[in-house]
Amino acid sequence: MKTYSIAVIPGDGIGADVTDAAWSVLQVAARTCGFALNGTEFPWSCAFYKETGRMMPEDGIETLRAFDAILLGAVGWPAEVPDSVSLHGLLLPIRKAFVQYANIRPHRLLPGVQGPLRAEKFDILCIRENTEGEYSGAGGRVHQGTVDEVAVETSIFTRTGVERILRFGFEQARARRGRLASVTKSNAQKYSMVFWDEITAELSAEYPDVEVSSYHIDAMAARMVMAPESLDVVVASNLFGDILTDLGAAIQGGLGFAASANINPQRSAPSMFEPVHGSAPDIAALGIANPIAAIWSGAMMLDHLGEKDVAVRIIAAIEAATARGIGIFPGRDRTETITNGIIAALS
Ligand code: GGG
Repeated sequence: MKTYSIAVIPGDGIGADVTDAAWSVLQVAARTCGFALNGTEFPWSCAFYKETGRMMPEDGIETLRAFDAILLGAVGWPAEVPDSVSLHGLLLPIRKAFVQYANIRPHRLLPGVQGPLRAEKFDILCIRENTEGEYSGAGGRVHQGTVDEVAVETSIFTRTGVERILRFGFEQARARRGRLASVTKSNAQKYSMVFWDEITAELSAEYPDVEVSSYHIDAMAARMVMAPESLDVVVASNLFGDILTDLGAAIQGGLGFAASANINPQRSAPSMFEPVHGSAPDIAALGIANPIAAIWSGAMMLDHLGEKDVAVRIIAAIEAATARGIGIFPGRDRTETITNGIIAALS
């Protein structure tokens, strides 16, 4: 039987709850479709950091390299470990080391979900650059603790990095409704963002079938609220994409519905799949986290692994469950109820 080896990193807080839920759904789906998922769980998290001084072992990246894919829950426990330490110790090194340069985040309303907007039909695919830009980690602080203290954080935009994410965006637009919105702030950031706009214009000549528009991030934020139905594929830098996709989650009814995939399009290393949401310490281990984003992310994992029919079935099961009112009201249904509702809809 075809078997995929999956590294499972539940992480912190509700990461464990939603990863368990996603894993149960994926196991049922795999069994009924004639393949197997062999999961290996890693306890890498803030608790691991407290014990060892590291978010993952020194050879963590090499350990993960052997897997077909990584399923991750959530990272962060700010009461005990600063978020800058946990993020730069686990999630960002994995994205960078495995060249997962395309972070794909779909935003649409699931059946039955009442979003905060009047618009009921929108289907936006946000693509966030995932390895450089504002999250490069280049910078430093000097004269700490004195009045002369200085903090510098440099965004790094390379031609390779910008070109490959834009090309990915063009390809996605070509495979969907043919519209690409490229997001910058090139009026204010006159080097990196003008560079991004120039590369967008250069590449557009290669994709005459794709209608390209350039937006400033502020205008895009307004458009996502006022006219989300006008958008198809949206491509943005690391920080801008991060912010826009929380907005995307909000308009689709909340972070409990926002899935994501960190893709290495060349497949030279494993890709990683995780809900957009964080660890939500306030509801950790209460059994009330919405697992839909994690389950949808798991479906994206199967799609990436080539099991497209099963991925479609899982999404259909999520839709069937939400259409029946399961998981659509924040905090009403328990994680287990939502998971079982989706499993029931699978069969
Ligand atoms: N589900 C992954 C997670 O914990 N995300 C929280 C977060 O803050 N992520 C930052 C990022 O996606 O760059």
